[in-house]
Amino acid sequence: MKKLWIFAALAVCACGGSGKKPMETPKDQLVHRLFTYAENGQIVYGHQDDLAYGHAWCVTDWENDPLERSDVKAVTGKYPAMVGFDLGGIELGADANLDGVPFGLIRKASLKHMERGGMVTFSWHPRNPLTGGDAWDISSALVVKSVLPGGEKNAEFRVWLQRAADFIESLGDVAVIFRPWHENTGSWFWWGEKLCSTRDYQELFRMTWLYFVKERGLTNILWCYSPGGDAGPQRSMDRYPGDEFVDILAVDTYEFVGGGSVEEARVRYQEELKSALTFLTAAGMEHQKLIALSETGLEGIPDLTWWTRTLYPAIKDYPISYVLTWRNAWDKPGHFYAPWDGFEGAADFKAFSELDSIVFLD
Ligand code: BMA
Repeated sequence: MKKLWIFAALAVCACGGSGKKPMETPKDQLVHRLFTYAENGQIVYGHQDDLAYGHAWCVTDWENDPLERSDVKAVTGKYPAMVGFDLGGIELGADANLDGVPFGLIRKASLKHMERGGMVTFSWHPRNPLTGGDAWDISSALVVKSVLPGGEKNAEFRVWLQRAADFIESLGDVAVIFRPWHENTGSWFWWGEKLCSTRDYQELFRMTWLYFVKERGLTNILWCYSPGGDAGPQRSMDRYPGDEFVDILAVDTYEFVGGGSVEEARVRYQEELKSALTFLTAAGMEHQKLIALSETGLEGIPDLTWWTRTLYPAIKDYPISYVLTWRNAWDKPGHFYAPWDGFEGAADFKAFSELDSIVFLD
């Protein structure tokens, strides 16, 4: 089974049958790198916003800051191998994203992280182009329709795409992962399941891809499609935009304790995760794509052995290329998904970082 994955990776790099050594693009290299980890049973660890801020600290003077601080590094001695950033707000031409992180900082941190040997992934929580609200404004089910060709917001939305593409282009000749229109099987974003038809969702994804790749020539992006982990194969793949538009098949799945116990939450999460990753593994094989756990975590990590007893056992048997835990908000003390220096569950995270099969940046 795994062999096929390697063939898929090599197929991406092969161009022409002349026997001449093909030129590897940055995208080929990143695809190959991620396939190789998966093939070797290794999983890359990623953390959202890692170099921009952490629990109770924040980079302020980013232009002069060496961007060496990281909650993950403070605990493990190593940077996460992947860092995620969000482009929400770029569409308006704003200086900073929806969480107040300057785009200049995001650019500098992304380049620095890649220079150090790391990888970068971008999510995008754009505003609601029809109502003027945020990404979570689900007051209208006409939003996706309105941005598609022929829709009243199409022209405006193309400017939004242009600004997002400008940002990615400004990084230069490097490959990054881009994961737009995520968690589309839920109905909490304006592009969610109950807010648009299957066809319109697919058109939105394809239109984004077509603009970036065909109109702008941005060919170094790995496109990630990431429905919610609880949706199951049918609903997840129903809205799949198609093989041409996707490089990584992923899911977002969180653990929630709610009113119950941590033990119960662990069992629920592990069951959900394993069933999502079983489906994802099969889908990855079928479509010859990389697979990933693009967002996960337990807010505030009340389970002090979450990394080695909850997350690791649930992911270790699946060929996912990476797992990314969400952000450690500097201004919301309980909103963190990775340990920080002084957090009582830090030792377990350090043990996780020392596992041979989990990739950090040494
Ligand atoms: C959510 C929360 C929000 C944040 C958003 C985008 O999951 O972390 O506070 O604004 O992601 O980063």
